[in-house]
Amino acid sequence: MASSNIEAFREALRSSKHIICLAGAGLSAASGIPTFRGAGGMWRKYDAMSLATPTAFRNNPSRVWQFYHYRREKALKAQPNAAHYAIAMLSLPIFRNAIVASDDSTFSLVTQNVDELSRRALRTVQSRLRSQEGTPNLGGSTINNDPSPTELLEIHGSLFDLLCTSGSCRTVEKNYNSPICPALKGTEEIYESNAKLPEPDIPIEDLPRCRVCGSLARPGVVWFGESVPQVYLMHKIAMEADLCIVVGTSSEVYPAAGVAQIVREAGGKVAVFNIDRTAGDENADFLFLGPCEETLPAALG
Ligand code: BJW
Ligand code: ZN
Repeated sequence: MASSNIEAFREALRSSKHIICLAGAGLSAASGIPTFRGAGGMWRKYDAMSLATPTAFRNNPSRVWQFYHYRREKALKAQPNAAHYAIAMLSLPIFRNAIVASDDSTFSLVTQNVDELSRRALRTVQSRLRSQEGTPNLGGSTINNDPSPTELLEIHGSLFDLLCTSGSCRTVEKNYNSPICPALKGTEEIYESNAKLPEPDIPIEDLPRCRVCGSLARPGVVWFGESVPQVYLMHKIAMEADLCIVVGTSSEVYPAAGVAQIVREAGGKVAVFNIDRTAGDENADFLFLGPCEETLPAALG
């Protein structure tokens, strides 16, 4: 039976050297980003899961691009919430050292989310820290403030990565434009204001194109059946972890869903933060039921 004793959780945190946090859509729910399963999982009349596949993109790139354009616009307007910031603070050794006994501890955030809100929260706390310490604030540059590959793993990619579909090119570029292309402008409002409006059928030439070779570009996210590029690094971090903090995920999608079990089998502890019961949480050492934007900051102190 999992414990919901905050003091016991804090003791487990204090005695951990390597901590991994696995996050899912529930982490961003309080920022207004819909989840995949349950109430938020519909876009227009489609199940979000049916659009997150290579087949859906092949069959109807116009519809799939409208789905991702809608989500890009939502993510661009959203702000990280208290749970993103609580996790970002753990990433910084100066804060982590106050709650973890080991002074060479590590922390890795593995997020399945593609909204970049964790990246932004981390950048914000880093910038605040730098300005407080009197070191030069490096500003909003994504290059200067990028987390290391083990600090933040965005295992399902990003809404703001644009990937060329041409096998001989495969260019990936960051793109935060709003809208991403003129033809998609305003299509997000079809959902917001009236789902019954006819769906535009945007010609392929007017959808986002690769800047290098001009081929059709696709969102740089990992769809069902595609491999997760960081899977080996994620497994290595999980095998070394003493504590796994699982936040706002249904734990139904692999390989992420296997992380807690890897940690447990290697002798580590698992703490689940979710608004609801989820697959496998009866095996967790700690279970904090409730909105993670409240439970996580409270548990991390
Ligand atoms: C709150 C809250 C609040 C709400 N506070 N909580 C082994 C067994 C069986 C199948 C497989 C397997 N290994 C691989 C597979 C196939 C497949 C898979 O897992 N299928 C399952 C459905 C069974 N996996 C793959 O295909 C992966 N690739 C792979 O493994 O390659 C090798 C391989 C291929 C094929 C066969 C075998 C091996 C790729 C998976 C890619 C998933 N991609 C998506 C879309 C990304 C792009 C996009 O965003 O559009 O990722 S699917 C979607 O699900 C998205 C999410 O990241 C992912 C997980 O969802 P998440 O985050 O858990 O969200 P929800 O909505 O499910 O849950 C939200 C939770 O929050 C809920 O629990 C709420 O209660 C909670 N909540 N508000 C706290 N305020
Ligand atoms: Zn290209």
